[in-house]
Amino acid sequence: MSEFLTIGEPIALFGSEEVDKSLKDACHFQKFLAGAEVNVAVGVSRLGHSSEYITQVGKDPFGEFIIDRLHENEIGTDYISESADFWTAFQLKDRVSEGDPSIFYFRKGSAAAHFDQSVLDTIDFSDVKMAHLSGIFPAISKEAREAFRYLIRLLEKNHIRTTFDPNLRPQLWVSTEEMVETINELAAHAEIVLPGINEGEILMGSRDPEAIADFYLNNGEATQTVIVKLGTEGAYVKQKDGTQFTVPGFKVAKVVDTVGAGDGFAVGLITALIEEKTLKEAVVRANAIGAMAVQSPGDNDGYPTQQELEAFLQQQEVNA
Ligand code: KDG
Repeated sequence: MSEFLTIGEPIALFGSEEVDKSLKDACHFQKFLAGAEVNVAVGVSRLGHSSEYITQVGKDPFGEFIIDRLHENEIGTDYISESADFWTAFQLKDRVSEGDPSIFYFRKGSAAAHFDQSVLDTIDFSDVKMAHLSGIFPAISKEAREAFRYLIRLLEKNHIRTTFDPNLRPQLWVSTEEMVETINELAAHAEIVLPGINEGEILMGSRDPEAIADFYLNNGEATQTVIVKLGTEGAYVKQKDGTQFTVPGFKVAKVVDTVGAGDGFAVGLITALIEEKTLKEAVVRANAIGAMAVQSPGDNDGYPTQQELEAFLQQQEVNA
């Protein structure tokens, strides 16, 4: 079994190649593998750690494309089922010269939304050191949410360290109230909670990083550490024992696409913790991969190998 596992909805992403053209008008697109949790698996694997991705795809060209990309990235596919009845999700993303791109999803009723949780009983947890969960999978359907809760129970039973990124997608929820209540309930089961500062405001009503951290540290027994992502400002960390610190972000020469930065952050944190680095070192790496991610057009194609990561960190020291 692998050192890392995650569950999510994989998406075939068509990224526009035409800067500042609306999705309606754009004609030239490049195809990428996307999906928040699969992004994390790609990054973890690129840094040399074995990873396993749990999902369901459709028996269609997008499903085949996703499986091929997972194999290329050496991500385990043992717990991926294929459905002949439902399609694999896809999405369109525009290319903007400034700010966040707009995204249009084709995912309702997808194969992943019809995930059959019986596959979870076949998981071998013996070598798993960390698992990553996000608020997207439980938002896509009732079946996915139930499976997600069942996976949490299995992770708890097997004492697996867990990170949780709220990854708010309001369009997938019935109401904001339902989203906030469910995300906060699920976050309480994770050892490390990773809200973005804007998400914190929606989830608990404050933009104060310490107040956000305190909310999650008091919210759940399992939560030992909260890392609030501050965008270009870096990240604020608080732990149950009261330890707190801020790790500044890295300067980025040119932002090409902001999507995938948060998942890159998780990659840095998780891989450093698997390698038994200190929490501070892990957050430095998380910030670094977040900064590297925004310099490429796809979600995960900017994630580094160990060599590229070292070169980036060295270059930053030279520039400092
Ligand atoms: O974090 C990146 C994701 O936003 C993207 O890959 C697609 O999973 C996705 C989603 O739901 O937005």
